[in-house]
Amino acid sequence: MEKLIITACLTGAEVTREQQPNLPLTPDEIAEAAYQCYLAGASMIHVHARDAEGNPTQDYAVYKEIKEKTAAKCNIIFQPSTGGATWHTPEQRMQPIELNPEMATLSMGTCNFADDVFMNTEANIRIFANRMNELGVKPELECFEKGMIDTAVRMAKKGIIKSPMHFDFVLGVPGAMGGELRDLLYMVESIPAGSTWTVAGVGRYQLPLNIAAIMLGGHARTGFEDNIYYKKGEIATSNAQLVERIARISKEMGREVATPDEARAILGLK
Ligand code: KMH
Ligand code: ZN
Repeated sequence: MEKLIITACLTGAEVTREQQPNLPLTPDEIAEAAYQCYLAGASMIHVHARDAEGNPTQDYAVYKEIKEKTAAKCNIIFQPSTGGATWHTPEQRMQPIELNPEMATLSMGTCNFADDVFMNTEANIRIFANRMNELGVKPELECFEKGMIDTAVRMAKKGIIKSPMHFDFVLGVPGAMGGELRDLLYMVESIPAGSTWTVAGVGRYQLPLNIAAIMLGGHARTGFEDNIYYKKGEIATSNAQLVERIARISKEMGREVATPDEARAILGLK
């Protein structure tokens, strides 16, 4: 089995300091959290920027600062969000693509997102994908339910999305697909041969789905964007604490953890 790529989703757009006192918010804090996760075994960070008040922002300059401050510390793969927060416009959301990162997320459809709607029309998905193609940015295809995989496959047939594709199954979002093992298996069985995949489980689904991914040959995303607890009732002390646990379990199970350069080779990054 190829080595495990651990992605650390450090901040997200929804979590607050009130909920998670150790949440990194400023570019310095996010870069330091990225470095600690790198030391713990992560080869990629999924990044959401925050403004000076701690609110989610898709501002190019803030993402640039995070990217540069992280790169000064380590060679971890920088993957900005183009999902942003549910209330961001498509134009706002696209800004970090212009940093020409190795990867960026690309959400493959619309779903309810707790009390909000996470809107991704096909027209906008095409616009995001075309710009990523122009710059050679590999999309991580965020699929919140199985129909979004079907959309990706349809777009791949038209050449809008390049193969081999890399999927992120985001399971357990209130309003979209659940995060039971059968849900993950259905998603894994539904992607084209030769694709790679990772899984993000929300809340209590994070750890079991990460462990399932280790067993199934997928990859794992962990961090505060998806879950703020180490275990039930115990707030995690850092993103790195969550990464360290996944790295430890994977190695115990006989699966080595990828370095950033090994992850680049697995994912075919530029
Ligand atoms: N914050 C969610 C509405 C992504 O990063 O690409 C969208 C999200 C997906 O987190
Ligand atoms: Zn995200």
